[in-house]
Amino acid sequence: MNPKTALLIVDVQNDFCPGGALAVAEGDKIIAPLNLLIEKCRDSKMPVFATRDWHPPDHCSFLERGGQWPVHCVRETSGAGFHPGLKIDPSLDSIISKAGDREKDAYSGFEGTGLARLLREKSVQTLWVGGLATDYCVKATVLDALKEGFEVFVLTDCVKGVDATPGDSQRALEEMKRAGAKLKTF
Ligand code: VGL
Ligand code: ZN
Repeated sequence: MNPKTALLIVDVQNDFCPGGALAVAEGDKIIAPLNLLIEKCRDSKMPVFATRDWHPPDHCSFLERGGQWPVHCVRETSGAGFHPGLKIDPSLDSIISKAGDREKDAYSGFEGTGLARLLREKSVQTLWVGGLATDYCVKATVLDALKEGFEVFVLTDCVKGVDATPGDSQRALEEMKRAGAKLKTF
């Protein structure tokens, strides 16, 4: 099979969008450009992968357990659902659930999911990556993708970050670039 490019959408879930439990400012602004890319993938038969944060109700990353985050993306709840505007289709696309172990957080879509193997099975060598949040799960996913040997384009118009400290997202993009990712405007 010919080497392929896939679209990898990271954690575009209700809880990370405005109104959600761990909302990323303007997180929903990336949905329109991502939808155009999903359409492009449909037209050119490119595979689409979408990760989702999929925590148990008592996950170790939650404040009540001494973690860093409010309760978010509890599996099977509406907060963990993909944003309804995102044109992802579970019958066509591959959904990757992550961070389901109650004692361990996992920002990267590659951690404990078998994603690298899945991509190789589909002859994917290049990834276009967008989603939430630039400074957490997008960064961790991109760095792991590079370690796994994939060519990575970060879609700078299709990511948004938390910026707990101002500049975190910009620094995250620079770190991804230093690690070998290419930044691509839509
Ligand atoms: C994420 C914080 C906590 C993310 C997930 O998807 O970037 N951030 N869990
Ligand atoms: Zn999480």
